[in-house]
Amino acid sequence: AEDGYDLWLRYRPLPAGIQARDRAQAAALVYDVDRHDQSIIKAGEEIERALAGMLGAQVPNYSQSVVPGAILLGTADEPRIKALNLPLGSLGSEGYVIRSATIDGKAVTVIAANSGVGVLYGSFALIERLQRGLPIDGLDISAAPKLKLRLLDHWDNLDRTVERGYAGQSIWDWWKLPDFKSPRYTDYARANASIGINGAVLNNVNAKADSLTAPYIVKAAALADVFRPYGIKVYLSARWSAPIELGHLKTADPLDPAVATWWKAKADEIYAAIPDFGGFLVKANSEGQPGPQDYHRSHADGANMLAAAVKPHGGVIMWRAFVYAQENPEDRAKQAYDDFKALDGRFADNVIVQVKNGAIDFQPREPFHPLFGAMPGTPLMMEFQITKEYLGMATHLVYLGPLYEEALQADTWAHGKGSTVAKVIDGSLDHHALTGMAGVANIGSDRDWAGSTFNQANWFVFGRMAWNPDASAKTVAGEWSELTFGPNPQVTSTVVDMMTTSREAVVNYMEPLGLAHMMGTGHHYGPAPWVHELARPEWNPVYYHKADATGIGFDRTKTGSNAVAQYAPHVAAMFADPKTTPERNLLWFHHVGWDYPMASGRTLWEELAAHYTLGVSQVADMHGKWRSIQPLIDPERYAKTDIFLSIQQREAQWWRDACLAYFASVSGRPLPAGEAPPA
Ligand code: GCW
Repeated sequence: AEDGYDLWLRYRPLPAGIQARDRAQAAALVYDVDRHDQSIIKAGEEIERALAGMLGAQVPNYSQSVVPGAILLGTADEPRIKALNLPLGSLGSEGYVIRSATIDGKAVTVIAANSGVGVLYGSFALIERLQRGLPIDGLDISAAPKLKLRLLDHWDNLDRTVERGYAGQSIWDWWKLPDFKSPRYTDYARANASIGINGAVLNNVNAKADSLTAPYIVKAAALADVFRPYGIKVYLSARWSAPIELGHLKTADPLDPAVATWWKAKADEIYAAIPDFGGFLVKANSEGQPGPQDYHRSHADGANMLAAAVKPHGGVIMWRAFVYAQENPEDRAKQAYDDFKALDGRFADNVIVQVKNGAIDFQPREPFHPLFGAMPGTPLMMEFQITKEYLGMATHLVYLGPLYEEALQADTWAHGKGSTVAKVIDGSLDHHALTGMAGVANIGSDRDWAGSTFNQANWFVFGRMAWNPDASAKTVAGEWSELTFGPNPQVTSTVVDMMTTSREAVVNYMEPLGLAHMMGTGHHYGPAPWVHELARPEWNPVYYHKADATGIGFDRTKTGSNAVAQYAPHVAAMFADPKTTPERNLLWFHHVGWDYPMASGRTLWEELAAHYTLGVSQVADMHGKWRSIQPLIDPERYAKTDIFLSIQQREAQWWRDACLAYFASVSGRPLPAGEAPPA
């Protein structure tokens, strides 16, 4: 059944003509099993599985001799590969070459790399070509990831609830670990390896100290054993106060030698069980989590103490810049920069600061985070959300590729034009070797892993962009569609259309023109722009939109919070003036009157209403497109998406109606002419 379990690794039979063509280049598999490289063995298994599924034939498997049409897997030191003088030198430990070559007079396809994991990545790339119906002769491909850490952050709790997870329980079955290693862990690793993801933070950043106790270390080690051949390292979120909770120390002050000693011993204990443990992710002094500031120490003091504990083992510390702990009545968007900018250059060399794409919190649209480009002396990694906390959770069809691309291609102007966020995080702008991207996973125990078929695309595009932050969202959408629904051009163009519109649609029906954080408190699902009574100012939607009788928007210019000053001068100047601020960000930076003239010739109020209404009709368009390809999609996946689009349609309308009714009441204005009143 097409229940979505196979993700983009479906390996369904190819059309007979293509099968016949491909069989000539996939006649046998050759790799030296005696070398016991576990990653190459997994690569071989995957190719066998893929060829059996797609070509409908078991492929003979030789460990020694090359035959015509063989696929040869090996690392650079394999004698036959060595003899080919492939350009492996510049591809690092994870890159690969796929080359159609001749060995002993026989035409073969070589997949070569400097490591077994590179061979595995190359194998998935070859399989992908087959899946997409592309020929596999005449190949000369080489690829290598641009980022070093390509990680999923699981916000999974030890009781198997998942914070902001909408796809069922946590896939980590802690009770049955370490003994029972669910086959799902292997499939998880295969899916991740197929898109180049090389690390998983197993537990929620709102961490419980328990995850660092001996029983849980053994469980994490069992997962690490499953993941290792797939090139995936295990990381853990560390609770700052663990030395108090587990070690019975009086303090967690990072400058207290007993604290440093406790962490060192803890790191040694973990590395004894997991020799390739990746390191710790830390949320400190944020949303009530403990941290070094509790002891009047800085984030750098905290990060560096932990960094010293994992350093001898080659581990890293990913220290999050998502902070808002102190009362910050003026502008929550400023706090990360305020706390971190001054620490630039003061972090140990195995620390990387993890920054969300925007300064508030994973909204449908935010301008890029001002820390990107502002900390040249510190490696920064991107944190995206793959799960759709603020974008309709499981059911709304929202492809996040355009959101990621917009953030990555934003120009920080840190070193003049072209200083994109992508160049900040790939290390090229300021010459950092430690680079990375983390995605808050959307994975759970649901049969389809991600809660919907289209949510799988967000996991997929995250992997692609972590491998290459300059990847095109639209290209990736097409690739994903071909893998997920088969390479039918009509399906692909329709699905790509739906996907590329979907992000703009959700922005329009939830938070157009730079509005933010108007979701219902706590759950973050439906509209609640009217909420104003919560204890902390920045918990209230009214804090973000600041709508009143005269106008709407958050003044972040000099007359307001002056958050614009956190950007490089060129960008700051652009955002400081409503005329040069892109309209999509207008109300993020400016409080403007309801009659403010927009580029379209409409007033702000008319424009706002038009965006809400457009969002609703964009969902209807997506739904119509989906219906147009019904005969080309299997019934099971068709129906689920069809129903979800109906939910999204109803809720887009709800968002539009609720927000417009509220803003009409605040502004004292009737709905603009032509706008239907709320149903
Ligand atoms: O996105 C917000 C969420 C919290 C989350 C926090 C964070 C893990 O609403 O649930 O906590 O940000 O990123 O730390």
